[in-house]
Amino acid sequence: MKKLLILAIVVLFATPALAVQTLNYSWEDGGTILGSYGNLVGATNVSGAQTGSQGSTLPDYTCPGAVDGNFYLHVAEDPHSSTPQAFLAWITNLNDGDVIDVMFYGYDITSGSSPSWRIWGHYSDSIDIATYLGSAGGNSEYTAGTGWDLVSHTWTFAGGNGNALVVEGRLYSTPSTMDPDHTDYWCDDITVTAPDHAVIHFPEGSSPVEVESWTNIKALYR
Ligand SMILES: [Ca+2]
Repeated sequence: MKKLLILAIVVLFATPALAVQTLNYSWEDGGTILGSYGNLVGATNVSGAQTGSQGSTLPDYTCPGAVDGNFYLHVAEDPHSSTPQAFLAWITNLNDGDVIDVMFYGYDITSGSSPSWRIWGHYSDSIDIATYLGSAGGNSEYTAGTGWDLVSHTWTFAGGNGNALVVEGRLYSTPSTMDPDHTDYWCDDITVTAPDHAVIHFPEGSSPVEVESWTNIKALYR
C-alpha cells in the first residue's frame, strides 16, 4: 500500500518536459497579412528592390530586397494616424502559462527616428482573429535603424477570456498625425516558438499546399 502511494506521488510530480514547436514564415508563397488594425494600406507581397516614402508623398528611400529568400511583405501607413498594426501571426489553442516566442525582421534605416517597427500582441479567441480580448503587451524597443533589424518578444500567455495570441507588427511614422502623409514599410522572416498543443497560423499565398509548413496544411482542414 505504501509502495502504491509513493508510486502515485512520483507519477503526479513527474510532469514531462513541455514539447515545443518552432515554425517560420518568410512570405515565399505570396502571402501578405492575416489582418490589420488602423490606417494600414497596401499590403502586398514583393520581391527585389523597393522604393518608398518615409512620411512624404515622394519616394525617398529604398529597400534592397528580402532579408531571407526572395519575397517579403510591404505595408504602408496612409494617412498617418495613431499606430497601425499588421497581424503577422496568430497562435491559437493556448493555455495560461504557455510561453510564446516570436521574432521578425523589419526594415529601418533611420536610427532613433521614424519610420520604425515594433513587435506587440493582443488576445483573441481561437475561432476568429478579429476578436479583440485585450492587449498582451510587447517589446518597447524599435527596429534599430541599421537596415534589416530583428524585433522579438516572449509572452507568457495570460489571455483571460481568450485562448489565442495575435502578433502585431506595429508601424511608427512621423509626423504621427497628418493627412495625407504616407510611409512605406517592409518586413520578412517571422519565427514562432510555441507549445506543441498550440496551432501557429501565418499568412498564406494562393497555393498553401505547396508551402512547406504544416500550419498551412492543418489550417485547410480546420
Ligand atoms: Ca522572405
